[in-house]
Amino acid sequence: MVQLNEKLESILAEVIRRNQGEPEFHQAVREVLESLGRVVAKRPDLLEDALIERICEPERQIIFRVPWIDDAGNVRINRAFRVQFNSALGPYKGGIRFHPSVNVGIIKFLGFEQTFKNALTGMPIGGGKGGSDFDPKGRSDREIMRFCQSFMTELHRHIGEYTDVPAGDIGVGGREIGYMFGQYKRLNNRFEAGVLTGKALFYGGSRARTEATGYGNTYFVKAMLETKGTSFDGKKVVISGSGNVAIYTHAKVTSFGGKVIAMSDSSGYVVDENGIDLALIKEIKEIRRARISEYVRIKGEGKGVYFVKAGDGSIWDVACDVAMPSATQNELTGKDAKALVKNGVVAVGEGANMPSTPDAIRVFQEAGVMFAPGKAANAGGVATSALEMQQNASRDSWTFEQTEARLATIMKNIHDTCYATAEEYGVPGDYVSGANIAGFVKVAEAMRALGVI
Ligand code: NDP
Ligand code: 2IT
Repeated sequence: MVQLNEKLESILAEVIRRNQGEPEFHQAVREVLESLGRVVAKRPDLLEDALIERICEPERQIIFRVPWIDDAGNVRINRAFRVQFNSALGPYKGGIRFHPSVNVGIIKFLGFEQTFKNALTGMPIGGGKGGSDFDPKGRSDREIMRFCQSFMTELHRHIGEYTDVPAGDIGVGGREIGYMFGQYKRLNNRFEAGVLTGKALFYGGSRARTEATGYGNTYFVKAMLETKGTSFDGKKVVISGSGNVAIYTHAKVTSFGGKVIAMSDSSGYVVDENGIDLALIKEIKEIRRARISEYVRIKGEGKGVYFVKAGDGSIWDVACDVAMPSATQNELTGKDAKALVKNGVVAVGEGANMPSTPDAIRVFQEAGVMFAPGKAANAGGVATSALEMQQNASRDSWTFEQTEARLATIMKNIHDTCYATAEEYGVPGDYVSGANIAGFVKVAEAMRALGVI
């Protein structure tokens, strides 16, 4: 752990005291404060007016009950959250997560990260996050619809095109956004396309939004590899997860000449030394909504194809050149990082939010592995959400090529900003510090301009 100076240590102690039992939030705050040690020395003005303390405190936190009726007629209850973290740069913006592990601390860590990520995109968006401990696994389409409608019946009064613009995250994709948008439209009696992003194309969605997070992470890692004169060509890549982010990471990595040899879900991981067949993964995950072991059942075991059950091993034991964790927080531990380093990994790009533990990050950095933190590398999703908002505001619809070209430029800019900021603050090649410092300075300067509010 990096030693914090007295001022930053006392800010962290206060965050921990006031947000007890929220380890993921503490972890996210600590990481940013560790980077801010360098800002304190160079920009003491940003210590004034309790800017750091204010940035660590969400502007508003909403917790509500979501009652719904399952297919058997039973009444069910879930708890839901929307943490409106920071609106200095624009309306709160960030996804909604449906997963049984969701609690206020997890939503707070995600909202905190989102604030800096959104600042890095250069788009006019603040930070927020929401979700529920609802478990969509095994639920029918009608149950999902009733849940989304009940969730939006409460949430609708807190969001809006100029207030707060949610999108998808774990367990929330195009289907859920459709049901939520339908209910919002009904309750407000207005077609306010810009209130949600990740919509389908026929009612105001943006081309390339579905692909954007995975594509964006791949663009970021490509730029990072280029700083060392190398590329994805011929590299073996391991991607954890097999949801939205993981699937489109595979697609882009493959188009750049990389070979994806392993993917996973919460039940385990599959390896295919010949290259994971993406069409089959999409069929299993997006159509059948089945478990990843189906891949091996259909392909047949042997000839470099096998499945390892969760608990029997880690996907990070699979030797690769590039690792792209794209499932969930703290999924890649210090032990995993050591295994990756031992097997010769050269770059890591975080598709998920905070997938590497602090120990893992330290192992990568000490070994000289290029490491792209999620708040920079996975910003392509929210950046393209902001492009969706732009299209909605101008009642326009851009081509895929146009939208992807904007995404590629944004990712290159984020990479270059992190790189240059790390150099400027005396930690060349440290993308963690680069991202945290660049994001913080932008939000803090905007907050100062707006006064103490
Ligand atoms: P999806 O729901 O589409 O996919 C999630 C994937 O991760 C699934 O394969 C899931 O497996 C796996 N997973 C989720 N939770 C766990 C867990 N606790 N343990 C092991 N595996 C798990 O979500 P996304 O692809 O949208 O999101 C993945 C990550 O990317 C998240 O961290 C999210 O916050 C982040 N992200 C997403 C963006 C987006 O635009 N969607 C933008 C930026 C970041 P299973 O099906 O078995 O649960
Ligand atoms: O973590 C994230 O950046 C997202 N889930 C996407 C947020 C968004 O508003 O598109």
